[in-house]
Amino acid sequence: MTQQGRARACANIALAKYWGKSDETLNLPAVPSLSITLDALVTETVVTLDPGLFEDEVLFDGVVRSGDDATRAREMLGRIRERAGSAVCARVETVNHFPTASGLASSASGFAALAAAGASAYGVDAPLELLSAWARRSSASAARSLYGGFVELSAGLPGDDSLSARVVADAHHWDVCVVIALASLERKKTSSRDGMLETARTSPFYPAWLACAPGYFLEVREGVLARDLERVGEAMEASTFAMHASALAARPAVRYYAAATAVLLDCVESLRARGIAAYSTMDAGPHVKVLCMAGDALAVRDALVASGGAVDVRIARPGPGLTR
Ligand code: 2P0
Repeated sequence: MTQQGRARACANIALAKYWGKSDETLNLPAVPSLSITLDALVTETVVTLDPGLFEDEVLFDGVVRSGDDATRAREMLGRIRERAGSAVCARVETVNHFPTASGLASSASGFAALAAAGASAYGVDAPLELLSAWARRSSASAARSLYGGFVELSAGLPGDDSLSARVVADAHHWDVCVVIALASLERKKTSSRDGMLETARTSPFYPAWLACAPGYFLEVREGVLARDLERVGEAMEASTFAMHASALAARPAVRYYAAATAVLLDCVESLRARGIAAYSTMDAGPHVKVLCMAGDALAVRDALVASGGAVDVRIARPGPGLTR
């Protein structure tokens, strides 16, 4: 009998950002974060045990991968094998259903789906908290993608490998959208992991980021629970710009902005000046994601398209957690 596991998980966008680690070995975040899981960005993963393999084989969208992504996938499978008491290698097939071939991070949905599909394939009966902790070890934002709706991940205490994310409010709690404007189709030059390590190592603004991030997180959390878009939006923008400011002050600078990024940020400001409540956030890349009420999403999308700063614009809604 083929031993196979499959899972689907959605990517997420942080409203309060994670940037920096309290424990590099266990990949624990230095600050708390809160995200929305997004229905439009889905990863599907199938893990198949194969006694004929001498090493785990990792395929993304049908193409065999080597390098960092494959190494991290093998490390995850190694942890699951240890739990299962198995020495059999596996084939990992991952397909990303993302708006375009490039630009948006798939590691969150990818490692969330891999943790679940891997556990099923190896017959490990792991609760969601354990899958979330495994996903976190591979990519901290992935811990949040096991859950749907609005999800938080606390800062980690060094040495605590049990840290997992938890739900703040489900996907139906609040009728908001995230409008995703891709500023470019180029691959980013600096990964999140390298960017945050460089920031921590060399940026004089990193201690300031560590000092202000928990306050922004609390504001975002309270605003989400109160369904207060202005409160969430203002704190989210503060979290975003403080994170990017800390990265920009690294030596050499960790800069994710592109020229088109500024065009899109201006567009969101002018939407607000016209009375549409829309707020910007950015991750470790040039793209701008705009939080707004669902009823304003089409107007926001049309404005971002008209600005000329985007190569692609998509609307995402709060999405579900893991499905198997
Ligand atoms: C976040 N980002 O909270 C932040 C905001 C990007 C900017 O989590 O080193 O892939 O694998 O734990 O989770 C992206 O970084 O980093 C990220 P690792 P990860 O969503």
